[in-house]
Amino acid sequence: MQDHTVVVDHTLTRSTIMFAPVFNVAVPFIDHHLIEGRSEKVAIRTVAGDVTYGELAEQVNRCGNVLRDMGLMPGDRLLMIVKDCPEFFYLFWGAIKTGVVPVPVNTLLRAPDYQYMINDSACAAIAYSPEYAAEVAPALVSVARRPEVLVTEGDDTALQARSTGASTALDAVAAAAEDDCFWLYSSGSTGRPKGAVHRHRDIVVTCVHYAVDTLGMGEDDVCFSAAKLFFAYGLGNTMTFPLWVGATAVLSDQRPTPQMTFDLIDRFKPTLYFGVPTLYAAQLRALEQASRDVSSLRLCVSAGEALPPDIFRRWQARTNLIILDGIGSTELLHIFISNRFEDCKPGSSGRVVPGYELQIVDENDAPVAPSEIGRLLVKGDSAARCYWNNPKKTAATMRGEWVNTGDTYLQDNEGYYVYCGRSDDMLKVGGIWCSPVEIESRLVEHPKVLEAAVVGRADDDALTKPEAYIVLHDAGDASDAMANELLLHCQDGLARYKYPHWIHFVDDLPKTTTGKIQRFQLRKRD
Ligand code: 3UK
Repeated sequence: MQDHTVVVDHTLTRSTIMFAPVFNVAVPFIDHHLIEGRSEKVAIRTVAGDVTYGELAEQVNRCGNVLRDMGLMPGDRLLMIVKDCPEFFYLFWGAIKTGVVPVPVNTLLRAPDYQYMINDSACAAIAYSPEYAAEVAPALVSVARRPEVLVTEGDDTALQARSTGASTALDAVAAAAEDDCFWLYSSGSTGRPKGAVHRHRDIVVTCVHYAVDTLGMGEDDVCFSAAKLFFAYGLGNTMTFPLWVGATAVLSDQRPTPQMTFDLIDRFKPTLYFGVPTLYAAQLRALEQASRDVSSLRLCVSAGEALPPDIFRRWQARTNLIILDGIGSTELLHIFISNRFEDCKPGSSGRVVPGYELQIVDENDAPVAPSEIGRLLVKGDSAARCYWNNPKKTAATMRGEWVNTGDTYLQDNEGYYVYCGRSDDMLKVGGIWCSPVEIESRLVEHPKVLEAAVVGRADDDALTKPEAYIVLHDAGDASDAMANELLLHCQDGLARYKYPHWIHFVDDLPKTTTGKIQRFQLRKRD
């Protein structure tokens, strides 16, 4: 096989993927389209204009050269705090083409999180959209090693200006399918985020088994994702999937609201829409007020947290469209259990995606009896190699070829997988990780708070939101005004989706004899 090629043998049951010994994933996803005659085809659409596959390949090369000129070497990390815009593509693929490891991170985080990631990744450079300057600048003040800094747009030191003067020619660095390629940070209930190290091949595996074999994606699709590119979910939906099949991605740097998503669907006429349950619920409320044109869509997808069956049914009744719920993770890169257009069971995550294997096990790691609940393990070729610099967390999660998802599941008598909750205390709010410990830590920073415990509670749409139980130093201080004050205090230090939706004042918290908060006791309260 020639350098950088990948051959996919599509069979009825499962596709096999063969990589050339020399393989840089930027070649099939970027360069290949020029050879296939797609130069004039639109790769990216935004309200600011379109980018063709030809322009994309050129900008990726320019950006790769800018990174090289900054002194970045193969293996160096490039931390990316970048909004959804074409520059995200240029940086991600320009880095990979030169052997630099891009690390896109959540743009909703705050300075202390970024400072941690700069130190943990020991990144050689950080690229950010100017919108995030207020959180990035303080993060850079006291880091162990100051990275090179690249703002995406602005003055003549910005990426856009530097790219203009850079060469449009760039050869892909020779790599192998199994080499490290990019990282994504994932949060845990305790401790700091962990960098999941992904290989070149992982991207191809998700595109073949999920985008093509499960969703039936093709060149004529136009993809729009409410989940942003920095999530593994968004990264597949509107970047790697469309680039694999030569389709078109729609990007927006705006916060996903019902209005924003419907306006974009109306304007760009996507065929595939990727959302999260919270947003589907909000979109439904908006549709009940005024109908919107979604007739361009052939399919909707939901992931990030379980899709309540009621939302599936109401969406289908309003739009005539099916929402395919599927579970994915940062560690597996994308969805590994999914419903299908022709095989969909609301209230379940569906069946295993080809290319993956599943096990539901008990506390001794033995398979559970049929229809019994257990911990879900998954095996597949898109699994992260390890967590960066974290052998303990790596050993706990990646057990040989099997990845411990931290989720509990059962397989029902029809073979569908049904989500039964986390096996740790982590919450998914609007599809985004939320550690109760982090919210509690912020709450106890308030001088009047003695102790705090946070759990997930279902709202009226059956979607999880954080709920806080607070013990005050002086019980007499408990009031609605105090609750408001605590909310403002949270707004000051936490990302928006982490604010508690309900605050209860209590005299004490349920604890184990060793003093650990028993969150499960609080979850049982009405
Ligand atoms: C939960 C779900 C029930 C579950 C993701 C699609 O969410 C993604 O990645 P994360 O690393 O979180 C993984 C965890 O989220 N979860 C995700 N989807 C579902 N629970 N039903 C679902 N449909 O706890 C899982 O372990 O943020 C989603 C594609 C790529 C992704 N990384």
